[in-house]
Amino acid sequence: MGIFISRMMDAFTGLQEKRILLLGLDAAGKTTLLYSLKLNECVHALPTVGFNVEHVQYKKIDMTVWDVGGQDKIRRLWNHYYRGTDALIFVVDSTDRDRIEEARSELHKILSNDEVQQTNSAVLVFANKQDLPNAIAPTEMIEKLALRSVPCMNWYCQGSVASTGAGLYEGLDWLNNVLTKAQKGRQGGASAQLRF
Ligand SMILES: Nc1nc2c(ncn2[C@@H]2O[C@H](COP(=O)(O)OP(=O)(O)OP(=O)(O)O)[C@@H](O)[C@H]2O)c(=O)[nH]1
Ligand SMILES: [Mg+2]
Repeated sequence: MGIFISRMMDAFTGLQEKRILLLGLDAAGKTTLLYSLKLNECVHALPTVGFNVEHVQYKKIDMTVWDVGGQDKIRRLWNHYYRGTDALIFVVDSTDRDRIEEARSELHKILSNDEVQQTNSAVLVFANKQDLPNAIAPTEMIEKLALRSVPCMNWYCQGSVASTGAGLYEGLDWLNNVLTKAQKGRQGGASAQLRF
């Protein structure tokens, strides 16, 4: 009954409930990003053992965001979170050049999963830690992660500083647009990059 009333309210307000998966290698900045969005402040996150889940409302999207730990051992459990995901937010530490290939491999592994392909309509990549020297710029990140080879899914790469919130809402604007279009059944092919 509660769900029915909630759906009726959503139909009335135009609010869309979406399940968002927040993944990336350990120390990429996922938890910092989640709480920057949720609380509008920088929390000093510890490595996530397991997951955090929070509701974040942005414009017309009511997002349930699942932030799953990125340490090697926990990555093996990522596939338990794939079902019913509407969009993936993939966070990369843009200064971690030694592990960029590993990040690329993990991203493409997620996107090739059948359950992800069934429901997931968008991939938002945050090229995070743009405040640090020698950070890979979003345009270069697109190449490093081979985003142009992502099949049949909208993608976007946004530079960010999760600790200050810079860039996060630009990314969410794109997500809001693409999920709204997908909702209306006008889902398109691959889209492009951006700035910081
Ligand atoms: N300079 C800088 N540091 C950041 C930024 N985002 C996160 N950090 C720092 O990076 C470290 C790791 O951040 P977390 O948010 O714990 O990373 P995570 O991706 O959740 O890591 P796991 O939970 O282990 O998967 C912390 O010390 C953060 O303060 C950023 O944009 N710039
Ligand atoms: Mg974490």
